[in-house]
Amino acid sequence: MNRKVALITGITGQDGSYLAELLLDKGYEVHGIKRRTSLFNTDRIDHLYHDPHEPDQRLFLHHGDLTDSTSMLRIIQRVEPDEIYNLAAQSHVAVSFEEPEYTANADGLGALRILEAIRILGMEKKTRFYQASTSELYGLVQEVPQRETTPFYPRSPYAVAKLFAYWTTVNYREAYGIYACNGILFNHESPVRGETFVTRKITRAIARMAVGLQDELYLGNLSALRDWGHARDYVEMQWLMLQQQTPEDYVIATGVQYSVREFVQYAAAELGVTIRFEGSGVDEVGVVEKVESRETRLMPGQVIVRVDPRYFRPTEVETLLGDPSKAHAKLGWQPRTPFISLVKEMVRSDYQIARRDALVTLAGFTALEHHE
Ligand code: NDP
Ligand code: GDR
Repeated sequence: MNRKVALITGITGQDGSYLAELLLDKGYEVHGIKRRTSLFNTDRIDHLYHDPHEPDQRLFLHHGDLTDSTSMLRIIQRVEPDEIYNLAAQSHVAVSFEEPEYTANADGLGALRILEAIRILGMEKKTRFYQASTSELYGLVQEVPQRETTPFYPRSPYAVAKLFAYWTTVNYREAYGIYACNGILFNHESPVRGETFVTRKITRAIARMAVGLQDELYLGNLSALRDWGHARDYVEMQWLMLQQQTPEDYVIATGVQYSVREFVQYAAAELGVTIRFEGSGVDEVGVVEKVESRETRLMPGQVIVRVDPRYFRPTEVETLLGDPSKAHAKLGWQPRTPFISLVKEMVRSDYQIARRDALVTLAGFTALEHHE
């Protein structure tokens, strides 16, 4: 039997790396699109990549960019994928307020460029398409919990761009019969989550504070509520959605919600630290109440979390809570990783990194002192 061929845009990102691993495990030939950057940006997939001169290569990388339709057309023509997973995006909501035009181009028109390439190349019947849609589409929520039928109300240039991509995917499915699906994914995290998203920012800071590399953590809206799952569980659904008889859109979520404030408390608890929040508004602080572990240098009474309004967004999405019952009923999917295990895995991974960084810093200083 012929091996299935998948093309992943955004393979160097969090989801791309988990999905590439999953598809390679399933025996796929996997092609990924990477951007030319001034620094190496393949850290997350380096463990999957082999020297191209070795036999039995199954992972291939191509230079391309979602904002460059000729590169997308050329790669799709050359790879002839059975499945395309469009995961690439300027994915940071706050950054989208700073770079709205670029975000619209990559996140909105990017999906259109791929779907047009499928059409231009006459691959409507061959190539299945997955679009990385998002719970940010719900923005100012109209219904709790949010499901596939909940009306959208985007609250950022990112969400508006993703709304365009969502409807373009639906339209190309209806107009040209392309097997195209939207996965409406709620926040999902992992140890390789980008360091400026709030969960990773928190776990990284808690770990660095524990080893004495950082004193404080500045956050924005502590009351924001999110439905956080594990990226590893969610990429499985991305694949499942493309294996059905008919293409449909699905909400992927855990159905459980926590605040940013609670995330801080759970993360600190993993290293034996109890955090108490006091004060309100921009004066709210997170204070160490109790320390019950020798893994951290933090001391009771220390203020370790402060609010910096710089991280507030012009329009905020205050609360998101998904209802994944359609994915469960139709595809038998349910999230495997409970919130507490997700937090634990992220803190433990960042703690290892912080300990290594602390050692390097210490050794560096020692070496410098020796030379002076
Ligand atoms: P990341 O930010 O970790 O990864 C984004 C990927 O897109 C990177 O590989 C990046 O490449 C690539 N990329 C960015 N701009 C372009 C461009 N112009 N052309 C080609 N590639 C580009 O995101 P995640 O893995 O977390 O998310 C994957 C997708 O799912 C995104 O579309 C995101 O918007 C969406 N999503 C994510 C959710 C989450 O909670 N993680 C929830 C719902 C949706 P480089 O490495 O060069 O920067
Ligand atoms: P989000 O994720 O905007 O939901 O988008 P993020 O982790 O950036 O923010 C979640 C919530 O935390 C609040 N917050 C902070 N956020 C960041 N980044 N930094 C802070 O210091 C901070 N303090 C508080 C935010 O205001 C927000 O309410 C993610 C991305 O992965 C999108 O690509 C994806 O579509 C959605 O999840 C679902």
